[in-house]
Amino acid sequence: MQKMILIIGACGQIGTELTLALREKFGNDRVVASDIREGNESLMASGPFEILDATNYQAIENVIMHYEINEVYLMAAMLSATAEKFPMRAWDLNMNSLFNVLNLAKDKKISKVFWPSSIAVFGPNTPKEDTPQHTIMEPSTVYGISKQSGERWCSYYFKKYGVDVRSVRYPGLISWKTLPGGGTTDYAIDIYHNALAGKKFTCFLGEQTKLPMMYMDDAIRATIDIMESDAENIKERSSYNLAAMSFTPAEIAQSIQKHIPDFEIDYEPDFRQAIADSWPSSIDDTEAQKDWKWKAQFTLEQTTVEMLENLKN
Ligand code: AKB
Repeated sequence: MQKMILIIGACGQIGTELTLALREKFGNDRVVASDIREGNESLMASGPFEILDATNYQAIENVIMHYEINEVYLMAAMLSATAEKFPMRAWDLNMNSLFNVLNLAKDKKISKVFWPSSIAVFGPNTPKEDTPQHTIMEPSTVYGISKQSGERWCSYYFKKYGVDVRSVRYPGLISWKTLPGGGTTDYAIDIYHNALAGKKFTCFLGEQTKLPMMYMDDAIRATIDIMESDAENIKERSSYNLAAMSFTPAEIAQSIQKHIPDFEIDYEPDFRQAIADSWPSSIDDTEAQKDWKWKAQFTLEQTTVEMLENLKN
């Protein structure tokens, strides 16, 4: 069977780069991008695109039938900070989109699903450092509750119906191609834009708030690697811990100051501080390393060089 991929939520921060990477790997015509709105030029110009609402089961099924899709990457979601403002809309989008795709797989309309989870599945009672794969979770945010519930449903659909669903718990993702929207870790991207514009940066998290983070190239590689791995390697059907680096706002500012010495930062924590405080500081991803040979490549220093170079151009 020829691989035909559908990406739902293709115009977001991860979706844009994932679409381009999958098109490069499998061919432009094999990867159908879709979103509720149009995306950036390189994404729109490089292959098929459909306007698609992730909560509309029938519309997704129509696209799947039309293009003879067999793999779906569901990237549409409302992130942590926005979800605190619109709890019911977040629950509706994050859960119904997942059920739509899991049910299409259960009914054998598609054969493989990728669904992103997050470090937000953990909560204030979780061990903060080197958070293990299996531990206390108890998320205290709307987004975290939706991601933890989603993980349980993925595991259930795998066990009960044999649905081949694969997932990773993304940390905060740092990228330059597409801006994120509505996340608690977004400061780690805004800071580079401000530094290059010669502006002082006011961080919405406190100076010592350490969170797990990852450069987008690593995240895209993890996503494609887990999907391309043989099914018997995927032992965890809820979602895998994934780690690369952890840093505080003060540490990312210092790494920028090595390149832009007069860059300045100050701190005005807002409601996002409570979200960040409920999440781990660092993650143990031994299981992913063992099962499908995952290993991060980018450190904070390398990420800073990549971000400054690419945003400058
Ligand atoms: C967010 O901040 O909401 C996301 C995440 C950690 O899942 N980047």
